[in-house]
Amino acid sequence: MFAGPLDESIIMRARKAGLLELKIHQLRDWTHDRHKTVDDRPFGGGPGMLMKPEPLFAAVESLRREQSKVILLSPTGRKFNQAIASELAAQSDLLLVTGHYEGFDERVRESLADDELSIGDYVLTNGALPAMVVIDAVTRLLPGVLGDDESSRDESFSHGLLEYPQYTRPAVFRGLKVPDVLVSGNHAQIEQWRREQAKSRTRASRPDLLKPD
Ligand code: 4FV
Repeated sequence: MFAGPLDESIIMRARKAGLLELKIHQLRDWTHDRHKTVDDRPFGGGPGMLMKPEPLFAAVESLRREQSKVILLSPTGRKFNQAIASELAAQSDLLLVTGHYEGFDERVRESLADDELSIGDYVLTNGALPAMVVIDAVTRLLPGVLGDDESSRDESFSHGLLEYPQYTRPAVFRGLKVPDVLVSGNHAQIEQWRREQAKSRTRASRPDLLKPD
């Protein structure tokens, strides 16, 4: 599942530039039985299978370094957002553990992980996509990854607000005009308009993002 999304565009450019080193490990390499078993049935019954603690502890303990931050991807984690992406971009070494089947043996959560992240309140088939989401959001915040014209400065959530509306040519499309202030050249007015738009848009569709004034 990792082949593709992480081999393209900005992520691949960051890897080629040595700004990001990505290693994907086969958990079964830390099993010792003929079937390379990484899952088993839940105690107390119930549907599906769970990830066994032994392979995960063995894998993490052999890969973990002094500065590693071990992060579980699971729906029970704290909700991933731009602030957490900035937090992780300041780290030097992330060890992302993707969930599979019905999830992890609880001892993985209790005794192995430093943190647990969820990318949203829905259940996915496995933790690969959440891991890719985190890798993408964090990588673009690494110094030198985004060129000047791709800056992460003013985008959504960078100031805790949704991004202001943006337009490009033509100035009139099917009778729909670009707001005059944006073609006025008056940068003070343009900045003020953008601040107001970001606030009103956030108030309208994401009031939860607005801190009480
Ligand atoms: C998930 C999420 C997620 C749960 C069972 C993988 C699945 C399966 N991970 N944010 N939402 N994981 O749905 O991080 O093991």
